Amino acid sequence: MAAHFKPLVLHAHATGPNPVKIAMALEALNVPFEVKQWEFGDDPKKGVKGAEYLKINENGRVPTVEDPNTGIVAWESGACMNYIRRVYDTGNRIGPGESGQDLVDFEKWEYFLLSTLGPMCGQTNWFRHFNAQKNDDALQRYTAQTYRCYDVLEGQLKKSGGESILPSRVTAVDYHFEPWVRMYSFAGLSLDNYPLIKKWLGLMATREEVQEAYIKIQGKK
Ligand SMILES: N[C@@H](CCC(=O)N[C@@H](CS)C(=O)NCC(=O)O)C(=O)O
Repeated sequence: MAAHFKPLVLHAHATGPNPVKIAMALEALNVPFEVKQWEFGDDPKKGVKGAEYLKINENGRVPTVEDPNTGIVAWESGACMNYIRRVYDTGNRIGPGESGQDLVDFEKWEYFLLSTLGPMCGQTNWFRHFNAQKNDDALQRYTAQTYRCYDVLEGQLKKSGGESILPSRVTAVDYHFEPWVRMYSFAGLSLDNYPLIKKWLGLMATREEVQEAYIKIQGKK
């Protein structure tokens, strides 16, 4: 990455799965960035639902990416990822392959994570740990839905023998999935029936961009 680029600002929270996937992409592409940590809640200066943060992200969630090189602000992790790929992945290191089918496959898996696996796992976490009242029906429903997503992912990973979600190589799609799948045990789930997911998670954890991203966002690998 050319030295004259100013560092991007990645607005984050140490515990959530969404900012770290953006850090993985920035690390993979050697794009310099600084992390600005926010609290959950509505503290006017420090909170993601506070006045200062809402000026850059009306949805009051992380991540947000600010790029001082272009003046562009992106939020929603899918939009952040695709902005970074369009502007900084000129050699296509983490994007789709060349064919029309490759592009559709990339988007299929990206949208499946953003619209289905991520939200189902998020609701499983919510009803397991945070909902004010115990709600077993909701917990069972979201647990079953998350396992259903694991079934789909396990099937896809057969194509690469557990090396990457798209069979050709590790891409931004793997970065989208990694933080969500990594938290399986926090969600109260088991990978015993998912040997390829287990293998893929293990391989992802050995990658430098993944380790560096966790160090920058959470202070540990
Ligand atoms: N669909 C959004 C979800 C963002 C999201 O839910 N972020 C969580 C942290 S991983 C958050 O900011 N939660 C704070 C809150 O809900 O107040 C994305 O993909 O960026």
